[in-house]
Parts: sequence; structure tokens; C-alpha cells
Amino acid sequence: MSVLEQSILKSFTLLSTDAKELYLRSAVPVLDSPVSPLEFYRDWVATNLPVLIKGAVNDWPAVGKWNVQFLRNYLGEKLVMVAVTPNGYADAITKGNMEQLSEYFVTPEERVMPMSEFLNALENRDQYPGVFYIQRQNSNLTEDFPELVPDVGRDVPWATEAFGHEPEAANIWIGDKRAITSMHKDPFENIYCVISGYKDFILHPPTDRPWIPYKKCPLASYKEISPGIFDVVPCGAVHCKTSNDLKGVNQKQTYSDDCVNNTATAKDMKTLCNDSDEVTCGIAAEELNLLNKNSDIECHDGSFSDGFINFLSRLKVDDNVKVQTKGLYEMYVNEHKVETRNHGGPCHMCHKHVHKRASTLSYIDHDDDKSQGISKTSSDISDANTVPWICIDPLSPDYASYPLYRNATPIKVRVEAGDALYLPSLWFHHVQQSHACIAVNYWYDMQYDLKYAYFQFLESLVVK
Ligand SMILES: O=C(O)CCC(=O)C(=O)O
Repeated sequence: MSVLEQSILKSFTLLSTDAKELYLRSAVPVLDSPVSPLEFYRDWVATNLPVLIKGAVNDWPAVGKWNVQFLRNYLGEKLVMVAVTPNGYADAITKGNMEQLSEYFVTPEERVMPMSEFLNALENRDQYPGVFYIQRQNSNLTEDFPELVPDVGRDVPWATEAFGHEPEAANIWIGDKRAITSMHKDPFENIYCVISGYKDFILHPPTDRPWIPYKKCPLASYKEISPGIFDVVPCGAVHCKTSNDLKGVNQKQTYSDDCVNNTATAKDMKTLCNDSDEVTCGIAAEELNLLNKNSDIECHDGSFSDGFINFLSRLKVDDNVKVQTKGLYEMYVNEHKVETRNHGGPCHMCHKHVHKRASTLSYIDHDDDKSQGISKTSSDISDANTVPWICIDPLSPDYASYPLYRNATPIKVRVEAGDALYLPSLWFHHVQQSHACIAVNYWYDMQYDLKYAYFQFLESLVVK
């Protein structure tokens, strides 16, 4: 480690010590009565400190009313979007199962099903492979479940008054106890309210950033290819192991189109294409490299076009594969000028979601982790089709790989039915839940103020 790096590391340690001594608490403070907007703003928002307000939403009609039976009776027929994963981890770093070597940032498979089927899956876990979670983060409370809004409200009035504006998004979360939200942070002020069951949060203050490792992984999504067997399908990629697979468009292949988890088979796709279609190939460079080591492969990423399958059908094993390259992720960001402040969600908006979360981060390259240093700047993040994400599991930290995580200050808090947790912007959080827990949360835009600027500065110092 260079002298400069040592000095920066010392400063990080000082920051952590100061934060602990001066403002952090060892536990999340608990209030037993509602707060006024003024108190809430002055004592918690302005200081960027979490607080648990017991019984804050006890008077909502939803509390005591919403449960599995209610949802079945009231919304049983309704089609809902469900995130399905093999292991409960949606939006997390996972090993790919194609070549076993790479790790991916994997978003869930999204399935549309009647609410009653989702509830069956919750109640009869043995009969439904996979872990089911309603967790679409596109303001799904107001967008997908408007009929439930009167029982909770479009906002939390005291929070809206304190923040001075309506929430950006209101989400509903209904899940299996195996469903886990991996550690991340959001550029939002979060009012998280539990309606039924409980949620267990592990929090880290923003000052822990230097101790929290990131890894940059290609984007992928889960796809169940036969009951209980999930593949990790690289985003914008055809799932295939060999060039023979690529060639055989009639073979059953799964692919993901911008992570939409499009379930059409390659054969279906073929009928959509005609010979004159322009080919824009969407195979991840990594996959192409697996194809045929001797191929003259130009790395590429790209979006699917209808001509894709035609391209595949013409491909021969010993073809020199040359594919125009343009980073899917980068392209998406450039085209859509994705704003950096929304949360979005893993689903059809996965790029947006990822970018929004990623945009306030820098990351650690795994290879560089050994030095336990940190950082590249956020401009590096737009590397095609990859996502910087936290690679430590606070439930079982890999201290051997990430010894600096020992310096971090995890704070645990349980949020029970009727309670509201104020989770300040830029705080890292990892979330677990009781079985069939129902919760709603409200994301209010954060202020891009001095705190944010200091955080960005810290981020930039996290050197590799
Ligand atoms: O409830 C969950 O599973 C995750 C909640 C979360 O990450 C959030 O509100 O930002």
C-alpha cells in the first residue's frame, strides 16, 4: 500500500470513529408516539439518522385487515407480477450456472400470475419450486394495486409535510421468509411501514462506505428452464454454451431481452424474423468467447433485434464471428438519459434501476480487492452491461476476502406490524422478513445537498 493509500485509510478510520463517537447510536432509536413533521425533520432527517416509530401506522385500515386470506378474497383473480428466484435473492451477485466461473448481478424472473396462485406458492412452498416475492419497485402500490391504496394512503402525511413534497414512489412488498433483499443503498428518504408480520433490517451508515466492498458484475436474470431448475441468463444474451447451441435455433434456448425475461423460445423468435432484418447481436462478449476460442470475435454487447435469430441460424461453428459492438447498458443510459435519482425496479426497468442505484456509487474491482482499497470513479460504471454491487453478505461476511468489513458498524432493527422505520437516504440496508410479511414503503426524493456532496467525495476517495 502506498503512503497516500495508508493516509487515506487512516482518514477513513478517523471518519468511522468520529461518526460513532459523535452521532451514530448502537441501536436505532425507538419512538413510542407519533412525531410532528417538525420534530421528524429536525431530529432525524436533518441529522440523517434512522428512527423506528412504533405504532406510527397502527390507525391505517390495512393494519389488522391485510393478510393472506384478505388478499385471496379481495384480489384472488387479479394478475400480479411476481419476482421468482431459486434462492430468495433478487438483485444480488450470484454465480452463473453456465460456466461456473463468472459471477453476475442477477435480477429475478418476473412472472405474471393470479394473486391466488402467488398466495398458494406462499402457503405451499413444497409444491412451488423457487422463492416468490411481490417486490416490483415501480411504485407498484399505486400503479399495480390502486384498490389497496385507500387502506394505506398515497403518502405518509407527516413525512410529506416534512420533506415538502409527495413521494416519488410507493411500493408494496409481499413475500416469502426466504426472500432476501441484498445490501444496497438508495438515493431516497424511505418511510418503510410494515402492515403484517415483521421485517429485519441490517443497516450501515454512509460513513461505512470505505469498509463495504463492491464488485462489478455483468447483468443477468433468472429463468426457470424446468421445474425448480433456474438458469442465470446474461442480459441481452442468448443462453447457450457452445457454438453448436448458437447454431441450433430449433433447440430450446432461453434468452433474456433487456432482462424482460421474455419467455419466447428461439424457435418462436425465428418466426418473427425475416432475412432482410438487420442483425444486432446481443450475446455478451463473455459468452461469445466461450463459443469457439479460435473465432475472430469482436467483443460486443447490443440489443436484440428481430434479425437476431436469422443471424444465429446462419452461424457456423467455424465462422469468424464478428459482431458490431455497442454496450447495451451504456447504450441504454445514453439513449434514455436515465435520471440518477429514481429508484425504479428490477424488471422491465432493470437497467434504470441498476443505473439509478449504481449512479451514486463507485466500485471495487474484485482483483483489486486484495489491497482492500477502493474506488474507481462513477464514470467507470457505465462499462457495458455490468453493474457495481455490494459483494458482502452481512449474514455471513467473508472476512477472509474483505477484512475491512470488520470495521463496519452494522445496526439491526426489527420493524413490526403498525411500525414505520425512517431509513435515511444513502444508508446501506439488507432486508429479511417473516413469512407472508406485507409491507408498504414510500420513497421521497433526497436533497442533493452538502451531505450528498460529502458522500460523493468519500466515494471518490475509496481507492483501489
Ligand atoms: O423490503 C425489502 O425487501 C426491501 C426494501 C428496500 O430495499 C427498500 O425499501 O429500499
